[in-house]
Amino acid sequence: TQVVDVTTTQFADQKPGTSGLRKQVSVFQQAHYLENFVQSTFNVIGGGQGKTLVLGGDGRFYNRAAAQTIIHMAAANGFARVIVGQGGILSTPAASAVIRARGADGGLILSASHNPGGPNGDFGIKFNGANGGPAVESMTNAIFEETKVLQRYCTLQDAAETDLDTLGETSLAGTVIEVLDPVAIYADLMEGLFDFEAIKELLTNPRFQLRFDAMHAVTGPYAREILVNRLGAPETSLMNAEPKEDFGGEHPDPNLVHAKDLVDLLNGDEMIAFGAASDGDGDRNMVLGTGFYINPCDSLAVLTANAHLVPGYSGGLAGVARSLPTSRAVDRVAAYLGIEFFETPTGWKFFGNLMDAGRITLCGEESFGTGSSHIREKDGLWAVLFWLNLIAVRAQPARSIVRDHWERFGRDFFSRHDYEGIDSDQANALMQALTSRLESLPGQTFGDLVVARADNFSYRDPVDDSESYNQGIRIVFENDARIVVRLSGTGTSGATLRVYYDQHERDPAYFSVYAQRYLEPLFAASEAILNIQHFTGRDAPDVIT
Ligand code: VG1
Ligand code: CO
Repeated sequence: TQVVDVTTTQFADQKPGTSGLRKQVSVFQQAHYLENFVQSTFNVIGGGQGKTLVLGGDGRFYNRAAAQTIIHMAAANGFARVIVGQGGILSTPAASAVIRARGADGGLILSASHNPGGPNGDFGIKFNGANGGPAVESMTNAIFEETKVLQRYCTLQDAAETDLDTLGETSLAGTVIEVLDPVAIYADLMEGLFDFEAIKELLTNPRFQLRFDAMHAVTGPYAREILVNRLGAPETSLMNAEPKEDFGGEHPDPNLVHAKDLVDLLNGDEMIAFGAASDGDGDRNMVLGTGFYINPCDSLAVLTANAHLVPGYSGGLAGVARSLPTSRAVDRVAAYLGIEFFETPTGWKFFGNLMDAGRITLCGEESFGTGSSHIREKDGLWAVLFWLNLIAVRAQPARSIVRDHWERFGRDFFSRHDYEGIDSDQANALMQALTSRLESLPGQTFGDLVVARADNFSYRDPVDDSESYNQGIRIVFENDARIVVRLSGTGTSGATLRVYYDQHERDPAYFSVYAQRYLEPLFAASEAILNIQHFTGRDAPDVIT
């Protein structure tokens, strides 16, 4: 084995999006494509010399091949140690937990999250720093600049492939390659946060039926270890728990559309008490009560309001944060608790500084993301355990926990409408037209709604004062109802337009109204303001959550 310098190919399209670099597998399979990005990352962190790198992914197609490539490059770049999950696997939250627990300098996570996998699907890679969290924007920008000018990358010539399936340490060109159980550190962390005894009593009660849908993605083994082995739930609680490279040909996206089997089950005759699903890399969660969908924005608010009931948070919360498009349900709880509250741009990378500085404990996004400062990623199973802990200690079904919450704080109706795969030029034209109208919107009337203010959201990080612009258009009406509009930063072809709606209701007489009906006046205002049909030819969204 010998360290060699290889002349790279520079690529113009390696700009990380909301969560890392995501492209179709075929793009990653181009010669030097992965290597160019990985070497650029190593250069930006100041080289690998003497450092420890954590490596793992969600097990999708190309995960194993990419892991081998990266191990060779890490060894050639002088890393002291590479800690890789067995089989090349680590869920995103587990990778974050391992980076922190092992004091690593950072990690590379191989995932395209909720995007479909397989040879014709997507692949992705992102760098997380020593705090376990996604690289901040200044770093992802620096990596992007480097990918465009990099001349050479370092790798090993004639090196054997690492046996990723056998636990233990081997040495490769002076680098220790440690193959680690991908589940244990994470499962122990969960056991330290939640009341496992109370949850066990709940899950071993035959009258409490749980269904967890791993969607053929990475969380299957995690759910089996935690829910079945440690907490005693019957194996039948798990659905689609065998990870597959192509996620069984489905979108591993836990929402009402892509996790429909689970939703149907919870709406069916079996009286399942609690249902949950996670995404490709295990950082998202959808939670459901019997016949009852819990909106992720409500979930964040409920967890915040009840955190004192959970051992890991019984000492109180420093503060909370939510992304811009997330409903303002959690704001009301923060005000009630008298704790700090922050509104950030979309994407988990904006929560890291706040957590590192001890300003927030819980945070979340409307996109089925909830988490806390136990790691620096959102965490699907953590949210599920949090809910189970609450159900156990409050001795109440999920549905009535949410109803009680609404009684206290009112209900924040929320919906997101996604228009997928639209032409990028059309999407940009829509955003441009909207932006140019912003100043003239206040005072205009749409049905019964009068625009109070409209702007383009920008964010100044309160910890490092960095600024991020163009993070979403927000239109707020005089009754405080709100529309947020932005383009997705995780797609791999065309553009996805996301339109978010939320409105607060205090009167319990309306709490049971179907959200899509309640928000209808806002939808009408949105069509009049955005002209979606005119710009894109679409008369209905593809996905409604
Ligand atoms: C989407 C979500 C965002 C989330 C991101 C990564 O981004 O809206 O809230 O943080 O996915 O989630 P975008 O730019 O497509 O709206 V994951 O689970 O895909 O890492
Ligand atoms: Co994800």
